[in-house]
Amino acid sequence: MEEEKLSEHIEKETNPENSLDSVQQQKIEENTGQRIKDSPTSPSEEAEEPENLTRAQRRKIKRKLFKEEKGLGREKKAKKKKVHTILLITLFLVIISTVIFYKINKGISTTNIIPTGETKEFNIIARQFSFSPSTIEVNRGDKVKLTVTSVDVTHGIAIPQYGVDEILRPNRAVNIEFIANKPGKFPLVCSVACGTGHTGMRSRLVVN
Ligand SMILES: [Cu+2]
Repeated sequence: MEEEKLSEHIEKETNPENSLDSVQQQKIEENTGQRIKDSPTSPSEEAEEPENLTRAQRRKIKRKLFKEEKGLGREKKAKKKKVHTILLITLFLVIISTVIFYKINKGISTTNIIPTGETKEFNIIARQFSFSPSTIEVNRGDKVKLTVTSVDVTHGIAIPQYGVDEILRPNRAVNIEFIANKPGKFPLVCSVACGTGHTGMRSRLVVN
């Protein structure tokens, strides 16, 4: 029957063992001395082989992972080192610039200034466009007391290096006090725009 042949053919195709006819099977069995059905690929070996393979693969994968981890670790370490270096450089630059800023703004170190116990008082008149007197001279360590009065328009008085900056309203005296703890010559300027000659309105503080 056609149908029987077809199903037989399909069976042969799907199962290679069935594709050997009984004669072929017998021949092979005689040559090898083994039964084909008990041939090397017994179930137990079949189960072992993939396990072995898996172990080997596992080992391989483990090794690979280990290497990758090691590499990552090294990368991390390198990154950390880089960040530390950058931080150190930044810190160093910040310290250096702070010191420079301090030196520029405060002049020579003020830590060794011993107060003289003397107080120097000055009355300063501000007008367009000058301060009078034009120079104030004191000694290092003196206490300086300024009484400043504008006699015309609103002015300002500023000694930036001593942190002094006050507005002078017309005819209102302003009192300023500080210790002359920085030696040098410092500009005393008007800090409020008071007219055309404003920028030239300046005096000088001399600390000996
Ligand atoms: Cu001014």
